Amino acid sequence: MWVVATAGHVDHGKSTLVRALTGMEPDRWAEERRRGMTIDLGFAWTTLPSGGTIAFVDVPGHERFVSNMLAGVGPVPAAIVVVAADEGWMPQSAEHLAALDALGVSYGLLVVTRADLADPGPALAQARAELAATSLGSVEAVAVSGATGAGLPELRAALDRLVARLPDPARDAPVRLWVDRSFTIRGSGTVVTGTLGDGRLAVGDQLELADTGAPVRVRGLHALGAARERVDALARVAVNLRGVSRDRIGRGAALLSPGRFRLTDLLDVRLAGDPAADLPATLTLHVGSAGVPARVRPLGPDTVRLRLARPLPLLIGDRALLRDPGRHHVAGGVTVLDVAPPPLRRRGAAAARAAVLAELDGRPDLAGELRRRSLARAGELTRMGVPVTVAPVAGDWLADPEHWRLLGVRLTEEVARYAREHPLEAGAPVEVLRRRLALPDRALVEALLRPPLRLRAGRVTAAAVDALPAPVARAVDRVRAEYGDRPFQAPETHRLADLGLGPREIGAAVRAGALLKLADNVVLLPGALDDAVRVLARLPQPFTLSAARQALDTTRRVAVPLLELLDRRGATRRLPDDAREVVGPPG
Ligand SMILES: Nc1nc2c(ncn2[C@@H]2O[C@H](COP(=O)(O)OP(=O)(O)OP(=O)(O)O)[C@@H](O)[C@H]2O)c(=O)[nH]1
Ligand SMILES: [Mg+2]
Repeated sequence: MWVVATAGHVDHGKSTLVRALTGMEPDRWAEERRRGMTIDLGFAWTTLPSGGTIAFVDVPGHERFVSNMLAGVGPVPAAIVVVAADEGWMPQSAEHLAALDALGVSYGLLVVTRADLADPGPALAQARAELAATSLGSVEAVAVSGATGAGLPELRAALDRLVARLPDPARDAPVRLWVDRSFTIRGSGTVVTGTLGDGRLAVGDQLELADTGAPVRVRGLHALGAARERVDALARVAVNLRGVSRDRIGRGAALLSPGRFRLTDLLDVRLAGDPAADLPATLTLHVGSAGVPARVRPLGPDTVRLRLARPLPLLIGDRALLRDPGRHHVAGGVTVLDVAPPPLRRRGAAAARAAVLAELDGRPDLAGELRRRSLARAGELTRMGVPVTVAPVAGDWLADPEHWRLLGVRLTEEVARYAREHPLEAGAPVEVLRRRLALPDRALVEALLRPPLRLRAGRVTAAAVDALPAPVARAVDRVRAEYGDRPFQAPETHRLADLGLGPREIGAAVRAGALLKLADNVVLLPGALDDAVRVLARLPQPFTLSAARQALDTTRRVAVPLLELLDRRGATRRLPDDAREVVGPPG
């Protein structure tokens, strides 16, 4: 099934067109039929010549009902822009087009209706020029008459060509069903309807209600007027819900796959186009079927922070629009850049934030999020719309690699400092280290431990290194100071000699866990194995020696024995063609 919304000025023939195409009545209310005007959204569907089904969300054209219009088009990927031949381009044609543009709708048709009343040429030419400047771009145009039926076969064929171009929905994605209607059916209870843009629904599914997180169960499903066990996106669906009363769920609510979304009332967004410098302090944010008052705080030239009157389940990259309800005016489209932005407390924080936002484009970027957040929970990032493709460092914690490396260095320092401060204690308590490094979870401290640091009875010691003869311990300290930030570069043989690290000294340091020996005179700091696996796991698998060498930023002198050691430890596997793949952590 495909779903397409109508758009266009009041009385330009949208509902007449939907009626002519489907034989169904989109104006559901008696009042609408009495007044000959659409007030709320209408729904109808038909079969196209290709055999595919198309559902229409018919929107009202009157300016008083723009928020209803926006609730209808919000979740829909394509639109037909309707212009009357006898009236041409009108104010609501423009506002509806601005809304489609703001939401980034890029699939559509231009339909000039009432072609029996006037030459469609001029209206068509003008509308085509208006559309060309928007996200819709240059679209196919058809002239029709809802009264005589002229042009309808051509329109059906054009609709077939339109839907054939629509991208496939992500059917394995989590469900976020924006509710556009809710009602009660005697004997069944609450029913909500919406456009299922991604994912799939099945009878028995458990979902959660966006605003409260309350669990609800799918008791029944309808699509195209028939009961279904399962409905895949893209679809118009009616969902019969168990566990919620009708007055708790109305337009603008959302049904979500449990645990897959994050509610936010604070977000940073980019304004599309040429943002007005003097945006009002309060606007309405329209996204999905929701319209929520938002306080606007300008940050950069085209970025603002929005504080919403109620939280919404938003993702990075969501498109939305800001509208000034007082002035009947679409203030502009927005792209969500961050749904969990940092507070702006210190002086200069807003300017610094603007500089960060200037680099963002709404495309989820795991490496960037980790760089900005240092540490983050995998689940939390997924709920923001960032796919997680790297392994956690501990539990479900992900770390920016550079930050993680620095934490490791600081941990070693803190352990040494604690030992100096408390010479009689057997090491630094994990909890103390957690606090000193300002880590949110003790598991992170434990995950940071690398030989010679070790955990004994809740305390971290570096006992083995302390037990080394003083000159060797000092030499190892020098290696750590010089190579700590280049974990895969081994000191050259002459440098080892300068440091007094001959074969015997190296042997003692390796036994104490203070150095890692790859080959004669090729040593790295302990922890290099884990770090290497983490780097290699990020390469496309399998990878070549040269790819590994480049990713590790090292030489063949190190890369060859390092990979061989990883093979022996079962962390990598050597394939027949000499490529390798990562299979797990080093044993
Ligand atoms: N002659 C003629 N009249 C038409 C045609 N299409 C619509 N009309 C008439 O134009 C009037 C408005 O049509 P609607 O279909 O209600 O217009 P609409 O765009 O749905 O209006 P709103 O929903 O209120 O925005 C009605 O009286 C229709 O009968 C057409 O192709 N030819
Ligand atoms: Mg109508």
